[in-house]
Amino acid sequence: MSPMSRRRFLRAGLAAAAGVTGIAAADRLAHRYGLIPPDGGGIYGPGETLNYAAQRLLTPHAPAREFPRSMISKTPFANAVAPQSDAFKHLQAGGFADWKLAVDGMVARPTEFSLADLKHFPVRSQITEVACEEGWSYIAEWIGTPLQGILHEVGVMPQARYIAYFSIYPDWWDSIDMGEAAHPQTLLTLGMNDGDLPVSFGGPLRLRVPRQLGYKSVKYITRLTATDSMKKFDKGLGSAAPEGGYAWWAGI
Ligand SMILES: Nc1nc2c(c(=O)[nH]1)N[C@H]1C(S)=C(S)[C@@H](COP(=O)(O)O)O[C@H]1N2
Ligand SMILES: [Mo]
Repeated sequence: MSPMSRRRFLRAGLAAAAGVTGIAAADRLAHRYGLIPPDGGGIYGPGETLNYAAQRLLTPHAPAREFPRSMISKTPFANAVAPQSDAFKHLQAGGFADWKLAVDGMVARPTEFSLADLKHFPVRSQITEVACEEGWSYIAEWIGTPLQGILHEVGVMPQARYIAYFSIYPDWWDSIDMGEAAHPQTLLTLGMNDGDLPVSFGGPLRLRVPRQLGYKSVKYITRLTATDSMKKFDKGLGSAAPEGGYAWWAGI
């Protein structure tokens, strides 16, 4: 089957299964076609799987909304203070000249990029919203380079299904599937509103995932790992969020 007719087939099947025999049948179909999020089968049960499967089948490329410049928030709200670790303070004192982004896992060429290295990649900007699961949000311009280009540079292997990403804050990490990682709006962000990315907003380096809730946009990124399974990481749920009751797939 061509990818298009396979998608149409799956879409029809999922809809029929959900409508006629209920959510459990749709869940079985999603399992059969590998549309299960890492936290599927957890406390969210089949509903969580269906959200993810439906988005992936119906609107896999749907862009996050972009806003006009006039709608950039005058007083954006930063949710976190700067990391207080000595390691971070030391890097900050050096103007982040020694900040490194390690890219490893299922890649042909594991690489460490400095911020200067990252600035050699194509620059893109987007005016998108950070929406926190707690209800507040703000709009800002984010400037950086699409994650896709970095993944291409290191030669991500075809078996890789997820990109896990880690912060200099040890307890902040998350992951996205390859569709999200390759989406043109998924941006390794170095700048905000025409300046460098302020530390309070995740500077010097933040992964912006604007199609999902704010918690997926992890600040102070130091490492990306390509992997075929999220089972190997921590509790195997794809991020720390599901442990706290939040969904791994947090599409908006
Ligand atoms: N490293 C790190 N990344 C993080 C957080 C954090 O506390 N530490 N908070 C997350 C949450 S819950 C949200 S809603 C957004 C908030 O983004 P802001 O600080 O730019 O408002 O950042 C996300 N990324
Ligand atoms: Mo949040």
